[in-house]
Amino acid sequence: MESALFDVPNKILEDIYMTTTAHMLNIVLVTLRYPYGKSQTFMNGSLCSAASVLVAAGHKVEVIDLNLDDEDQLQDKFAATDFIGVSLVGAPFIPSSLEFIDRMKRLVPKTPILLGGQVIERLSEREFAAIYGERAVQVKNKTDLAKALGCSPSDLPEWSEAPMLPVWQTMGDKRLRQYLSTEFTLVISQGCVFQCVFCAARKAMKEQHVHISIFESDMHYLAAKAFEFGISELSCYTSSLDFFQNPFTVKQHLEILAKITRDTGIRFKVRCLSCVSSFLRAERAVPGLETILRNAGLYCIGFGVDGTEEIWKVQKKTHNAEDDVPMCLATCHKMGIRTEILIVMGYQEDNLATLSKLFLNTLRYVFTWPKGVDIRPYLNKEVVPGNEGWNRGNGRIAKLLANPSLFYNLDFAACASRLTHPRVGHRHMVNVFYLAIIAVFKLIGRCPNNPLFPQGGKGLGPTLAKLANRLMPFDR
Ligand code: B12
Ligand code: SF4
Repeated sequence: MESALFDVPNKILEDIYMTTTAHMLNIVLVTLRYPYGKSQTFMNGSLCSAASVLVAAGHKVEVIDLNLDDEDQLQDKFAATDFIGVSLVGAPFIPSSLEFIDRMKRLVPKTPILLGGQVIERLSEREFAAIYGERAVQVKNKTDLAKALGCSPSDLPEWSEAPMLPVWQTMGDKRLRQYLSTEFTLVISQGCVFQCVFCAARKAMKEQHVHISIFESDMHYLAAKAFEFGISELSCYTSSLDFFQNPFTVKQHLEILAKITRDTGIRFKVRCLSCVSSFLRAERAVPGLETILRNAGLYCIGFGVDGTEEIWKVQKKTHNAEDDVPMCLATCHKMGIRTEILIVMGYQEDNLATLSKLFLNTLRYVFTWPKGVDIRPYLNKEVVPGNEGWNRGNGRIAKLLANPSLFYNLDFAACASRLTHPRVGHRHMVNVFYLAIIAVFKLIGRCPNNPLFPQGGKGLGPTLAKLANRLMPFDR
């Protein structure tokens, strides 16, 4: 293989890099350990993206992963750094972030700790202070980050224009090899134009994509490293919330993956999430989509079905239509693409009729396409930082702020608890359906999901839940 194939297009990087090296700071960015008592190897897209912004602004960044690094061996690094930054993927990481801050405050009491990630961004200042006091700094956006670092927001590039390549370089080959040997986050885009009530993601905004030339040089670098490590296939989970929302933009990214595979022989194995309506629209609009997907290595699409027609109305998911689901599954089947039906269920509006209908629908999908459809159930949490339940505010928020260990119970894989589903009969019904759907589809080998149990709080129940959760395999 020609080594020139793998030359990093430095010009692209030079154009993007900022020139603020005069104020170079040392920053250690931390991925916390998987919250349920074991270690998960999964390159964190959010943290790498935050790191890429800081590196492009001229700072020296070191990326640490408490799933893979021994914290006791890192004390010198923490002692020598100007800032410690932590990225939280979702609410279940809040309890362990508090424990991490406690440990850091004992070790390096004066070093500022910055917290970022979507769950942190969605807390109001008052809520953040109720959980963390003054022991950590909330980073919601570029302005907060610039203020913390003592620079101007214009000194920091947009995340979509900052290359990840230098971050991967600083990780070192051993770490990168570990990450590339398992599935990792492929940051392609952020944001979704829809605004489903239950959703806590970056919604009601135009989707923003990684700059195409940055994407190309980053992917080129990863392929080069994979080749060097003897890894022939890169397994990725894209960051896009609705992959086909802007089909012509994502087509460009897919064509880059296909080109890199052609040039280097390194294959990509990509899975993504999509709305049924967006996929069908893309299939009609983009000529040759099937070939584009195949050449890019896209092998699996997870469709956010999330309930039945009755539920879509109240959850403002009206871009879903019942007939679209089987149409998507049939189209993917024809294309040779695996499908997963993501069903967030257990809304306050769910009743025996809607849950039974959902169950029957899933059975119909799996038995119509017995080889190509998996069912992935999740249990809705009405109040999660960032969704409409949270923004409306209610007594449950006060309970969470007073006892942050309850944030575990907001995990979408966790069964309903008194906190999340206060009506007793409704809670039991929802849990019965959730566990039954998992059990039935697992029995026939069509459900990769596993339930977690609400481990927040004190007492026998949470202690047993904690023990059970340790045994649960990782979510996909
Ligand atoms: C890939 C992914 C995962 C992966 C890997 C995590 C990762 N970070 O790579 C896995 C599969 C492990 C995962 C797990 C979970 N995930 Co997830 N995941 C995503 C996904 C699809 C992409 C993340 C990403 O790369 N985004 C792209 C980057 C560019 O955006 P970003 O994350 O916002 O990061 C930017 C800023 O926030 C900031 N930033 C981030 N961290 C930091 C830190 C510092 C110090 C600073 C300064 C800045 C900063 O800088 C970045 C660039 O601007 C997102 C959806 C999405 N589009 O974001 C959901 C998402 C983040 N996940 C979510 C959730 C809830 C979870 C789970 C908790 C699910 C659950 N079971 O309940 C689990 C966690 C439990 C576990 N198993 O570990 C929610 C979070 C919602 C919320 N408001 O809390 C999201 C938004 C999905 C959704 N539709 O709701 N996830
Ligand atoms: S659930 Fe999906 S479609 Fe709805 S707002 Fe969230 S990301 Fe967008």
